[in-house]
Amino acid sequence: MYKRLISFIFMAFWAGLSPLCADKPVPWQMGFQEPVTPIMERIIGLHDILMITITSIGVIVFVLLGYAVYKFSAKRNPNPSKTSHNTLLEVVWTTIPVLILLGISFPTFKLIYYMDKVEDAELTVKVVGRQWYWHYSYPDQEFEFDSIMVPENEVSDPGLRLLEVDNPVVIPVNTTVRFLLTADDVIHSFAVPAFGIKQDTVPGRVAEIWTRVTKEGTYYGQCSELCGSEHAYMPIAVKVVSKEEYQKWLESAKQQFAMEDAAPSHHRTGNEIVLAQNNNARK
Ligand SMILES: [Cu+2]
Repeated sequence: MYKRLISFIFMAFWAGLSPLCADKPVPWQMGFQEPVTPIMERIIGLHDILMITITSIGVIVFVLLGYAVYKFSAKRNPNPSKTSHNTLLEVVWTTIPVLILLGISFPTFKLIYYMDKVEDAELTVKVVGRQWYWHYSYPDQEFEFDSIMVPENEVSDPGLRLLEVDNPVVIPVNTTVRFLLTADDVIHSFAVPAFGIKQDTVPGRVAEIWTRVTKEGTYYGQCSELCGSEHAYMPIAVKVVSKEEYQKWLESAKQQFAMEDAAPSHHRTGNEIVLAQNNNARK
Protein backbone atom coordinates (compact mmCIF):
# COMPACT_ATOMS: atom_id res chain seq x y z
CA MET A 1 0.00 0.00 0.00
CA TYR A 2 2.78 2.36 1.07
CA LYS A 3 4.79 1.48 -2.03
CA ARG A 4 1.77 2.03 -4.24
CA LEU A 5 1.20 5.43 -2.73
CA ILE A 6 4.81 6.47 -3.37
CA SER A 7 4.64 5.20 -6.96
CA PHE A 8 1.46 7.15 -7.43
CA ILE A 9 3.11 10.33 -6.17
CA PHE A 10 6.03 9.77 -8.56
CA MET A 11 3.67 9.15 -11.45
CA ALA A 12 1.69 12.26 -10.67
CA PHE A 13 4.98 14.12 -10.52
CA TRP A 14 6.01 12.90 -13.99
CA ALA A 15 2.59 13.52 -15.43
CA GLY A 16 2.53 17.03 -14.03
CA LEU A 17 6.00 17.73 -15.32
CA SER A 18 5.80 16.16 -18.74
CA PRO A 19 4.04 18.94 -20.63
CA LEU A 20 6.81 21.24 -19.45
CA CYS A 21 9.76 19.16 -20.40
CA ALA A 22 9.08 17.60 -23.76
CA ASP A 23 12.19 17.07 -25.85
CA LYS A 24 14.70 19.36 -24.15
CA PRO A 25 15.69 20.60 -20.70
CA VAL A 26 13.74 23.57 -19.35
CA PRO A 27 14.67 26.13 -16.67
CA TRP A 28 14.15 24.82 -13.13
CA GLN A 29 13.38 21.33 -14.34
CA MET A 30 13.53 18.91 -11.40
CA GLY A 31 13.02 15.45 -12.85
CA PHE A 32 14.08 13.60 -15.97
CA GLN A 33 13.05 14.65 -19.43
CA GLU A 34 9.91 12.91 -20.63
CA PRO A 35 10.89 9.35 -21.58
CA VAL A 36 10.20 8.44 -25.22
CA THR A 37 11.84 5.02 -25.45
CA PRO A 38 11.18 1.73 -23.62
CA ILE A 39 14.74 1.96 -22.23
CA MET A 40 14.18 5.35 -20.60
CA GLU A 41 10.80 4.24 -19.23
CA ARG A 42 12.53 1.32 -17.53
CA ILE A 43 15.37 3.51 -16.27
CA ILE A 44 12.83 5.78 -14.61
CA GLY A 45 11.04 2.73 -13.18
CA LEU A 46 14.32 1.53 -11.62
CA HIS A 47 15.09 5.04 -10.41
CA ASP A 48 11.72 5.17 -8.63
CA ILE A 49 12.30 1.81 -6.91
CA LEU A 50 15.77 2.90 -5.78
CA MET A 51 14.46 6.27 -4.64
CA ILE A 52 11.88 4.57 -2.42
CA THR A 53 14.55 2.22 -1.06
CA ILE A 54 17.16 4.84 -0.22
CA THR A 55 14.62 7.31 1.16
CA SER A 56 13.20 4.66 3.51
CA ILE A 57 16.69 3.67 4.67
CA GLY A 58 17.62 7.32 5.23
CA VAL A 59 14.47 8.01 7.24
CA ILE A 60 14.88 4.86 9.40
CA VAL A 61 18.55 5.64 10.13
CA PHE A 62 17.87 9.27 11.04
CA VAL A 63 14.93 8.37 13.28
CA LEU A 64 17.05 5.73 15.07
CA LEU A 65 19.91 8.18 15.44
CA GLY A 66 17.62 10.87 16.83
CA TYR A 67 16.06 8.38 19.22
CA ALA A 68 19.49 7.23 20.50
CA VAL A 69 20.74 10.79 20.92
CA TYR A 70 17.65 11.68 22.95
CA LYS A 71 17.18 8.50 24.96
CA PHE A 72 20.82 7.82 25.84
CA SER A 73 22.11 11.33 26.50
CA ALA A 74 24.37 11.69 29.57
CA LYS A 75 21.54 13.47 31.37
CA ARG A 76 18.82 10.87 30.81
CA ASN A 77 21.10 7.84 30.97
CA PRO A 78 23.90 8.57 33.48
CA ASN A 79 25.00 4.91 33.78
CA PRO A 80 25.55 3.62 30.22
CA SER A 81 25.35 -0.09 29.49
CA LYS A 82 28.76 -1.79 29.21
CA THR A 83 27.57 -4.25 26.52
CA SER A 84 30.11 -4.48 23.68
CA HIS A 85 28.84 -7.34 21.47
CA ASN A 86 25.50 -8.73 20.50
CA THR A 87 25.80 -11.60 18.06
CA LEU A 88 22.17 -11.65 16.99
CA LEU A 89 22.13 -7.90 16.33
CA GLU A 90 25.37 -8.08 14.31
CA VAL A 91 24.07 -10.92 12.18
CA VAL A 92 20.86 -8.99 11.55
CA TRP A 93 22.51 -5.70 10.58
CA THR A 94 24.83 -7.53 8.18
CA THR A 95 22.18 -9.73 6.62
CA ILE A 96 19.53 -7.10 6.01
CA PRO A 97 21.77 -4.79 3.89
CA VAL A 98 23.02 -7.81 1.91
CA LEU A 99 19.43 -8.80 1.17
CA ILE A 100 18.56 -5.22 0.16
CA LEU A 101 21.56 -5.08 -2.22
CA LEU A 102 20.65 -8.46 -3.69
CA GLY A 103 17.08 -7.26 -4.17
CA ILE A 104 18.33 -4.15 -6.00
CA SER A 105 20.75 -6.12 -8.17
CA PHE A 106 18.04 -8.20 -9.88
CA PRO A 107 16.11 -5.37 -11.57
CA THR A 108 19.42 -3.58 -12.25
CA PHE A 109 21.02 -6.47 -14.14
CA LYS A 110 17.76 -7.13 -15.96
CA LEU A 111 17.78 -3.54 -17.22
CA ILE A 112 21.48 -3.60 -18.14
CA TYR A 113 20.97 -6.70 -20.30
CA TYR A 114 17.83 -5.23 -21.83
CA MET A 115 19.72 -2.08 -22.83
CA ASP A 116 22.66 -4.05 -24.13
CA LYS A 117 20.92 -6.36 -26.57
CA VAL A 118 20.08 -4.96 -29.98
CA GLU A 119 17.04 -6.85 -31.24
CA ASP A 120 16.75 -7.04 -35.03
CA ALA A 121 17.38 -3.44 -35.93
CA GLU A 122 15.53 -2.07 -38.93
CA LEU A 123 17.98 0.76 -39.45
CA THR A 124 21.65 1.35 -38.69
CA VAL A 125 23.15 4.78 -38.14
CA LYS A 126 26.86 5.25 -37.65
CA VAL A 127 27.88 8.03 -35.30
CA VAL A 128 31.39 9.44 -35.20
CA GLY A 129 32.49 11.90 -32.53
CA ARG A 130 35.00 14.50 -33.67
CA GLN A 131 36.55 17.57 -32.11
CA TRP A 132 34.06 19.21 -32.00
CA TYR A 133 30.99 18.05 -33.87
CA TRP A 134 29.16 14.82 -34.68
CA HIS A 135 29.34 13.05 -37.98
CA TYR A 136 26.52 10.71 -39.03
CA SER A 137 26.36 8.15 -41.79
CA TYR A 138 23.67 5.82 -43.07
CA PRO A 139 25.69 2.86 -44.31
CA ASP A 140 22.76 1.27 -46.18
CA GLN A 141 21.94 4.50 -47.97
CA GLU A 142 25.42 5.65 -48.82
CA PHE A 143 25.40 9.16 -47.53
CA GLU A 144 26.91 10.92 -44.56
CA PHE A 145 26.98 14.37 -43.10
CA ASP A 146 28.30 16.59 -40.33
CA SER A 147 26.09 18.02 -37.63
CA ILE A 148 27.39 21.38 -36.43
CA MET A 149 26.11 23.53 -33.59
CA VAL A 150 24.14 26.64 -34.50
CA PRO A 151 25.88 29.67 -32.90
CA GLU A 152 24.10 31.43 -30.08
CA ASN A 153 23.06 34.46 -32.14
CA GLU A 154 21.35 32.26 -34.74
CA VAL A 155 19.34 29.80 -32.63
CA SER A 156 15.63 29.58 -33.44
CA ASP A 157 14.61 29.50 -29.76
CA PRO A 158 16.69 30.82 -26.81
CA GLY A 159 16.00 27.53 -24.99
CA LEU A 160 17.99 25.75 -27.69
CA ARG A 161 21.24 27.60 -27.00
CA LEU A 162 24.12 25.10 -27.25
CA LEU A 163 21.62 22.44 -28.42
CA GLU A 164 20.47 23.34 -31.93
CA VAL A 165 22.44 21.99 -34.88
CA ASP A 166 22.43 22.64 -38.63
CA ASN A 167 21.75 19.02 -39.65
CA PRO A 168 19.98 16.90 -37.04
CA VAL A 169 20.20 13.16 -37.43
CA VAL A 170 16.79 11.86 -38.59
CA ILE A 171 15.24 8.52 -37.61
CA PRO A 172 11.73 7.11 -38.06
CA VAL A 173 9.32 6.72 -35.13
CA ASN A 174 8.52 3.24 -33.71
CA THR A 175 11.52 1.73 -35.44
CA THR A 176 14.35 -0.16 -33.80
CA VAL A 177 17.49 1.76 -34.66
CA ARG A 178 21.02 0.52 -34.08
CA PHE A 179 23.65 3.18 -33.47
CA LEU A 180 27.25 2.21 -34.16
CA LEU A 181 29.48 4.61 -32.32
CA THR A 182 33.11 5.52 -32.65
CA ALA A 183 35.37 8.58 -32.58
CA ASP A 184 38.11 9.98 -34.80
CA ASP A 185 40.29 11.78 -32.29
CA VAL A 186 39.55 11.54 -28.57
CA ILE A 187 36.82 9.91 -26.49
CA HIS A 188 33.42 11.58 -26.80
CA SER A 189 30.08 10.40 -25.43
CA PHE A 190 26.80 10.21 -27.31
CA ALA A 191 24.05 11.02 -24.81
CA VAL A 192 20.36 11.75 -25.35
CA PRO A 193 18.50 11.93 -22.01
CA ALA A 194 14.97 11.41 -23.37
CA PHE A 195 16.14 8.13 -24.97
CA GLY A 196 18.07 6.88 -21.94
CA ILE A 197 21.21 6.67 -24.08
CA LYS A 198 24.75 7.47 -22.96
CA GLN A 199 27.60 5.70 -24.66
CA ASP A 200 31.27 6.63 -24.90
CA THR A 201 32.65 6.79 -28.42
CA VAL A 202 36.23 5.53 -28.39
CA PRO A 203 38.70 5.95 -31.26
CA GLY A 204 39.56 2.58 -32.80
CA ARG A 205 36.54 0.82 -31.32
CA VAL A 206 32.93 0.47 -32.32
CA ALA A 207 30.24 0.45 -29.65
CA GLU A 208 26.65 -0.52 -30.31
CA ILE A 209 23.46 0.76 -28.73
CA TRP A 210 19.85 0.72 -29.78
CA THR A 211 16.77 2.84 -29.44
CA ARG A 212 13.11 2.75 -30.38
CA VAL A 213 11.46 6.14 -30.08
CA THR A 214 7.71 6.07 -29.59
CA LYS A 215 6.93 9.76 -30.08
CA GLU A 216 7.75 12.14 -32.92
CA GLY A 217 9.73 15.25 -32.08
CA THR A 218 13.23 16.65 -31.91
CA TYR A 219 15.31 15.46 -28.97
CA TYR A 220 18.51 17.02 -27.74
CA GLY A 221 21.60 15.78 -25.98
CA GLN A 222 25.20 16.77 -25.51
CA CYS A 223 28.62 15.20 -25.68
CA SER A 224 29.10 13.80 -22.19
CA GLU A 225 32.80 13.04 -22.07
CA LEU A 226 35.25 15.91 -21.61
CA CYS A 227 36.83 16.01 -25.05
CA GLY A 228 38.65 19.30 -25.26
CA SER A 229 38.15 23.04 -25.26
CA GLU A 230 34.91 22.99 -27.27
CA HIS A 231 33.33 20.02 -25.55
CA ALA A 232 30.28 22.16 -24.77
CA TYR A 233 29.76 23.06 -28.42
CA MET A 234 28.99 19.67 -29.94
CA PRO A 235 25.31 19.02 -29.17
CA ILE A 236 23.27 16.11 -30.48
CA ALA A 237 19.90 16.68 -32.12
CA VAL A 238 17.78 13.73 -33.17
CA LYS A 239 14.69 14.39 -35.24
CA VAL A 240 12.13 11.61 -34.99
CA VAL A 241 9.61 11.64 -37.84
CA SER A 242 6.87 9.40 -39.23
CA LYS A 243 7.98 6.57 -41.51
CA GLU A 244 6.60 8.35 -44.60
CA GLU A 245 8.37 11.56 -43.72
CA TYR A 246 11.55 9.58 -43.14
CA GLN A 247 11.39 8.15 -46.66
CA LYS A 248 10.97 11.65 -48.06
CA TRP A 249 13.89 12.88 -45.98
CA LEU A 250 16.03 9.99 -47.22
CA GLU A 251 15.43 11.03 -50.82
CA SER A 252 16.36 14.64 -50.21
CA ALA A 253 19.27 13.74 -47.93
CA LYS A 254 20.73 11.42 -50.56
CA GLN A 255 20.82 14.35 -52.97
CA GLN A 256 22.11 16.78 -50.40
CA PHE A 257 24.79 14.66 -48.76
CA ALA A 258 25.67 12.10 -51.47
CA MET A 259 29.05 10.73 -50.43
CA GLU A 260 30.77 13.54 -52.16
CA ASP A 261 34.29 13.37 -53.40
CA ALA A 262 33.48 17.01 -53.77
CA ALA A 263 35.07 19.93 -52.02
CA PRO A 264 35.82 19.71 -48.30
CA SER A 265 32.71 20.06 -46.25
CA HIS A 266 31.21 23.45 -45.63
CA HIS A 267 31.03 23.06 -41.88
CA ARG A 268 32.20 25.57 -39.36
CA THR A 269 35.12 24.42 -37.29
CA GLY A 270 34.90 24.53 -33.51
CA ASN A 271 37.20 27.55 -33.49
CA GLU A 272 34.92 29.44 -35.84
CA ILE A 273 31.95 28.68 -33.60
CA VAL A 274 33.79 30.01 -30.56
CA LEU A 275 34.85 33.12 -32.47
CA ALA A 276 31.23 33.69 -33.47
CA GLN A 277 30.16 33.28 -29.84
CA ASN A 278 32.81 35.70 -28.62
CA ASN A 279 31.93 38.26 -31.26
CA ASN A 280 28.33 37.92 -30.28
CA ALA A 281 29.14 38.40 -26.59
CA ARG A 282 31.07 41.58 -27.35
CA LYS A 283 28.18 43.17 -29.24
CU1 LIG B 1 32.98 15.44 -27.35
